[in-house]
Amino acid sequence: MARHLITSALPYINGVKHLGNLVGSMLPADVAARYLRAAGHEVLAICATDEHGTPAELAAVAAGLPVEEYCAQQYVVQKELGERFGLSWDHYGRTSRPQNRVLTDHFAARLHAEGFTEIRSTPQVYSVADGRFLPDRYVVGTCPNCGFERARGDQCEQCGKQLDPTDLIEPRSAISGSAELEVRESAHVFMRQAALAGRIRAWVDTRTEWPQLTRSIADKWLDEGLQDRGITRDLSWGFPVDPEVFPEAAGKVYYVWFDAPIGYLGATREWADLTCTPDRAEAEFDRWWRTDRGAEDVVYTQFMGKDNVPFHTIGFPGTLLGSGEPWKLVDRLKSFNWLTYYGGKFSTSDHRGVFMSDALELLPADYWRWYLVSNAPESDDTSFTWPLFADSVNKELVATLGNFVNRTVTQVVRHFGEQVPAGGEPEAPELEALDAARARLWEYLVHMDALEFRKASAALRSLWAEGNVYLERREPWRTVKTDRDRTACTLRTALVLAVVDAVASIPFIPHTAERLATCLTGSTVPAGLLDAGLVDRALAAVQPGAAVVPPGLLFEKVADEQIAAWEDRFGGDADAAGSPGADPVVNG
Ligand code: B3M
Ligand code: ZN
Repeated sequence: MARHLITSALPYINGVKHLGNLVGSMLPADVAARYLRAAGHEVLAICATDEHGTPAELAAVAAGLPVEEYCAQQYVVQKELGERFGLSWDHYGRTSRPQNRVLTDHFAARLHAEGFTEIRSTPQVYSVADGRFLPDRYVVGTCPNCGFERARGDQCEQCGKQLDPTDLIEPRSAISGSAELEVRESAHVFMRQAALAGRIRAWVDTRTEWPQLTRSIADKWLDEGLQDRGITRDLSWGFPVDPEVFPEAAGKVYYVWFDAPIGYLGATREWADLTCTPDRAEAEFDRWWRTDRGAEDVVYTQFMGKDNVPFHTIGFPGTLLGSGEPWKLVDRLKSFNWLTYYGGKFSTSDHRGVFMSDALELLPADYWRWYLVSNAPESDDTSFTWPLFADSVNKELVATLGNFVNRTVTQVVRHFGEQVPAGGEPEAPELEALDAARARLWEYLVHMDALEFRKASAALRSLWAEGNVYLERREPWRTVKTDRDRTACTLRTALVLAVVDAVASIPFIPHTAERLATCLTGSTVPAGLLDAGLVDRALAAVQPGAAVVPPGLLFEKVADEQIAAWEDRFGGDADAAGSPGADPVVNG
């Protein structure tokens, strides 16, 4: 069996993530990790907060805290929210930790040794009033192309034109508003991506199984020709450049997008340091990341929103390939379009939409997990609206899975007590129901293996629906008056289907699925049950006389008044929202 390394894009530290962030990276990564564990694979699921860069500095200023303290606080907040969402990371680290600094220094030094770095003097905007250099996006002014007055120094939000800060008319600092700006020369380390393009292209060409969205983004960048990229910045918050390797750039820090993906390795090393004795930690780390030291049979899958794809198909692989060392590169790269809020963008800066903390205040995690993953923006952008959310919960969780389990357990308890009914022999309808379940399960497994979450959830929903179809066909509530043996067999078969549902649903709705499985089988679900043999294992496990504990209602209906109240509180008005896209402020 293959070993699976799973990472999701590292959530930026500057505040609680919204549902769009969640469904584009962390949540599908967890569904995949849980699926693979349930199927019996060895899995290492890694995530971390991405902590460097200007947005962290500014968020800390806004919070009135030193940036280290701000990050430490937000790390705890984000980790807790993730855990409450059931994100089952093996480790949730931080890109600011010492392990990541060692690795960042290592890769910069390796790139230097291999001839893939260069020092270049570049003009940077310096704000006299702020006493600091300004990253491009923190210079604002009038767009020379369309006249928009709040264009950023990297791009105009209104017309989309790529800009340099020096293109702006009447430029000023986005931090203080001061117009007292100077252009100063500053020496920076560049990664020679143009020189690496051949290696990157050759590697990308081997990734034939990448989905269309990922592939087209990687190809577009390669076809346009790779530019060398500055990997240092004039900031104070970040990992300082090693002055022995790059004396010309002493005092600079690494660009956040240089050390953030290295954070996947950094967080793995944190995990190894925490879980192994000191003499074993390096070997354990290598077993996942070094193809010359045990990682050759690792399947590495990454999850991210489409805006992050260039960094993961070009920039980060360039770092690993350019090191000249045999590091593990990504095999499967699953990327997502945008989840919009009523057709407009979720926005951290404007607090528009639903955030992880809000969501858990309203309903348990499984409701959100199901809705979000079964409607994941895989082939297109998807719009979140309260009525769509309620519809999915009410029709699928409540009326399909919940209703089937509830009807089954209620009949069992009422007529046979809290145990698996004994008596009766399976007839054609039983065999057909089990065959239908096998077929649905098979479809589900195929789509899960392909990381096709919408299709997988449709198959799972059909599996749940088979239970209701079977009950309607056998009508145990009617036959109990005339044929107790037949009814016992019907309900026993329905319990088998419910156990299959529980195990199969673990990746999507782990809290409910575990509870249900425990009530029906008396124990938590061991790993390795979720494969094509599940139906037959459930048949063997559900034995007459075994205890059945009523799980209670699995899900509650979302009422019209709730929808109205939530639309009120969060806004349900499409016109109030801007155009879809990424947050205007991402880490720069
Ligand atoms: N932190 C995502 C973002 O803030 C970014 C991902 C890093 S993955 C190494 O847009
Ligand atoms: Zn413009």
